[in-house]
Amino acid sequence: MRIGITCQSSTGGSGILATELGMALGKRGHEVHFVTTETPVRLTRFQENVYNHSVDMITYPLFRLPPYSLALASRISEVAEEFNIQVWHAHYAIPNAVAAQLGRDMLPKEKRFSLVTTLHGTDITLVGSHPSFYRATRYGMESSDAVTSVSNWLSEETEREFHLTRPVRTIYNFVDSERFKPRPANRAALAKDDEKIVMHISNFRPVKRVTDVVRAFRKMLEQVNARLIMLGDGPERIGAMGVARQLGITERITCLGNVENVEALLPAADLIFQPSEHESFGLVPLEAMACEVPVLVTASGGITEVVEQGVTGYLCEVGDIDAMARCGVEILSNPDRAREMGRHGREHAIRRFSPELIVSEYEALYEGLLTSREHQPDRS
Ligand code: GMT
Repeated sequence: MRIGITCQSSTGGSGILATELGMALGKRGHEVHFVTTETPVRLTRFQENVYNHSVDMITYPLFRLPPYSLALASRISEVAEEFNIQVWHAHYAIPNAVAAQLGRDMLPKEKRFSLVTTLHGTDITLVGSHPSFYRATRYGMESSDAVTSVSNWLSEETEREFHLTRPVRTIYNFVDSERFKPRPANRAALAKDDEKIVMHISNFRPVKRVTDVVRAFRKMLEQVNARLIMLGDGPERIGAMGVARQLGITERITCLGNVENVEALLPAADLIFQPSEHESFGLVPLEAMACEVPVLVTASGGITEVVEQGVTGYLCEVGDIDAMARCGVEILSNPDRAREMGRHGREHAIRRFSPELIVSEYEALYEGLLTSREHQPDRS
């Protein structure tokens, strides 16, 4: 098949998933064309069958904000026409689904692709449900030939919030367990020999509740000797470090900023700690599980479909710092239990969230759309 993909190119789970999907489809022999603002973070190396087209933008003083979505729609339309794209896959509803629909409308009828939109979470829960985007988000979904979401929780939230005329189908995210696996990591570069490593990875947005990471870590320190490694960057980092200063634990925290090869650092962690307000899926905990690292998360959103309570890690109530600290200490001070959780985590990741399984689900979805199109050639 010839497939187009649009996604966010900044660091973030939706762009990562879309990129991994595109690369996996390319390996299966499909021709994949990305259209994005910048090269997506995990698409920096050449791979056969995978192409990246960036969106050209002019800046003109008349525009206070450049109309990026229109440039995106134009580029999607051009690429779709030039490469005879059959299926366009928009990841993250705003603006990608709407731009793809507009790009499709610009094409002659016989060149129009089938449109799949995958919802990743904040495109529904925070951005899409905001009054300024609600109608556009709903329109993007209703115009798509299929809408998928990354967890049952998000599918239900979407149906409840947007009253769509067709059901949203859940297709879980996946992890490459060859890339994310236990491997000898350079622990010495991250922590002292006698320190346990607690790791947090995110885009440091408010939904990630990074100050809860710092507060709960402070309590863990009462019982274990540990270091907190923070990967990623974003608006909440400065505030979180301010809290760390007030609590007098800055020397126990290392901020590494954005790191491209997360798979090289993750296996060094003794615990991954993500106390988010909600996660629609939780790609970081899944990658940690594939590396045999136990996870500590909040029981909020689709992450409850990924992490098994007491088996692959612990789920605590949002904001319950004491419970998080207790669960963290339990994992950090019981190496046998931690190893067992890690093993279960990897098994679970491979059994339920492998690329073989999930990429095949997307492939079947695309094929189904193309087949039904053959039977209704004048549909668009
Ligand atoms: O976290 C965000 O702000 C947006 C988005 C992203 O691009 O990273 O994250 C969402 O998509 C990921 C991939 O499907 C999910 O693993 C994350 O759980 C989800 N984030 C939230 O729901 C907060």
